[in-house]
Amino acid sequence: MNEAAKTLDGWYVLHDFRKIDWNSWKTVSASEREQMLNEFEALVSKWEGTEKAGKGSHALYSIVGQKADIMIMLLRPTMEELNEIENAFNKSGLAAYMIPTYSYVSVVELSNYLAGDSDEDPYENPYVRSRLYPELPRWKHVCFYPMDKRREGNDNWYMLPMEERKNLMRSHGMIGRGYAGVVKQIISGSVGFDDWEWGVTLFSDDVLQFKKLVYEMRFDEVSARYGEFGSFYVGNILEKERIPAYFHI
Ligand code: 76R
Repeated sequence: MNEAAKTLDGWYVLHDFRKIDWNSWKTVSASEREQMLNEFEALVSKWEGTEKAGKGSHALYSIVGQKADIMIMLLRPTMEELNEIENAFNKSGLAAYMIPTYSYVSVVELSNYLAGDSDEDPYENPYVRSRLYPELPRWKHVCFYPMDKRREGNDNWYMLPMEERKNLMRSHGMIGRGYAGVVKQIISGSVGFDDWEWGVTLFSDDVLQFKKLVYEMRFDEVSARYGEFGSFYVGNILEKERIPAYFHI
């Protein structure tokens, strides 16, 4: 019997990581730099309009460490819109100085492991909608990493009966709930879209809570036995007003 978890799927997500080519940026005249930043801010203003209209969300974070300098996270109702925004950005002046280092394509996902039985259409439920089509919080820090569930020898998540996976996910959820209000998590599914099975995006005003949460989960069976992880990215919010200061040299 096929016991695949059922998923509810929301907005499509693009995590776009860039490194700034500061050496080249320094050679640009002040007036050209200003023009490019104005063009970029106009793009961000457009995204803000989309967000106000409830048709998507976005976030800009400055990444700490050498993996990237900036993360642009975009959520939209269709994959086409993500592609259009990506292309529009790539054609802008500033993009010539922002070298792509990593990207991740996924869709916001809720699984039915812990869902109760109900006849109502979950896509009509306001709470479910707020999770599937989230307005990203403007919290100070972000943490992103991709992950898989292991499929190796005796540790094969995909061979476990639904009941067992439900029990394991319950324990996972209980740990997560201990961080309610402190860490906001967005799980996005990427089977068939990208190189890992999920993207995990966490937001918090206290960066240390990422370490505490992820560490605590490592001792839980779902992560300890079945979790495999990609690269971690951590960063600080880059508010639109701070863009000129960020790029100032
Ligand atoms: O949707 C829900 O809130 C119900 C409970 C729940 C599910 C089904 C839940 C709760 N998660 C679910 C699914 Mn989660 N989550 C992760 C990571 O670093 C690690 O060890 C794992 C990365 C974190 C930090 C995290 C946090 N979760 C999932 C899935 C899909 C599994 C599948 O379908 O097979 C993955 C990959 C995943 C991974 N989880 C929570 C959290 C937190 C903080 C919560 C509590 C959320 C809340 O109550 O607001």
